[in-house]
Amino acid sequence: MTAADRGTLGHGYTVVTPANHYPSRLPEFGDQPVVKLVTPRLAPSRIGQYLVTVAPGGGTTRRVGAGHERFFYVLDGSVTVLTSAAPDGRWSLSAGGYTYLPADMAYEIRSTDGARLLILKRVYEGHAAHDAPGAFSGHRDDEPFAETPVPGFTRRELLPVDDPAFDFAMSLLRFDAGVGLDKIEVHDEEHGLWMTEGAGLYVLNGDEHPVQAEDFIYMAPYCPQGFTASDSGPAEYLLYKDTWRDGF
Ligand code: UGY
Ligand code: MN
Repeated sequence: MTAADRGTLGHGYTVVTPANHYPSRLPEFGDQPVVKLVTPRLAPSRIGQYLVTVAPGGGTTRRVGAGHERFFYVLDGSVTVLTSAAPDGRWSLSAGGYTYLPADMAYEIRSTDGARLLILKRVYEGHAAHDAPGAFSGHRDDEPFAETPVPGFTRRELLPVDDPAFDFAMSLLRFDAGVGLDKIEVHDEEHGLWMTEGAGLYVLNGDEHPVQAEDFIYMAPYCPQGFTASDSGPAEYLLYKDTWRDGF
């Protein structure tokens, strides 16, 4: 088995490991490599999720227009997000920093020393009872992780999960060694998952997949899913989940 063999296209899910990455490009990033971890080409995904390696002195080639809502999360390095919503027109993000931009918000990315950036992009699904949310920025360390009913499993919500104006959540889920989800979940929402730390076993539609830091998983609606962190140390992932909507 080679390193690339863990990459899988299963029924209702994919596993993409670093050894599987095949960089492509997007016009707004010019020649800087973009790994398209998932896009709507993979039905039924309604998200694009991208790993972008921003070159030192690089960033977007121009102001990127509106049309989609976006979420940026800095894995390493640092970037500046230039947008009219930010105080003084800019948010400076170091590793663990993030920004949400609504669909009508244009932006530019700049980086002095380079960065690796996870970007989530989707069409905003509005709701008649709620105005679209505004821009939002923060850092993973701004608040402590909260306890869950499962001892050794904590989570940190990066966006306001109690506000139905948002049509998705971004959460960091953290597990002590040997700890996992307390059930095999089957739910209507889809997931894009990036392993930020550690390793463990993901059960996806009944198939067992060892996963580790820097792996990506797409889970379609109703994909049965379970996770247990390895015994060797804590594990953590950044999880996208579409929320507050029902797909009509
Ligand atoms: O919130 C969730 O759906 C989460 N528990 N799912 C997951 O970690 N795969
Ligand atoms: Mn889930």
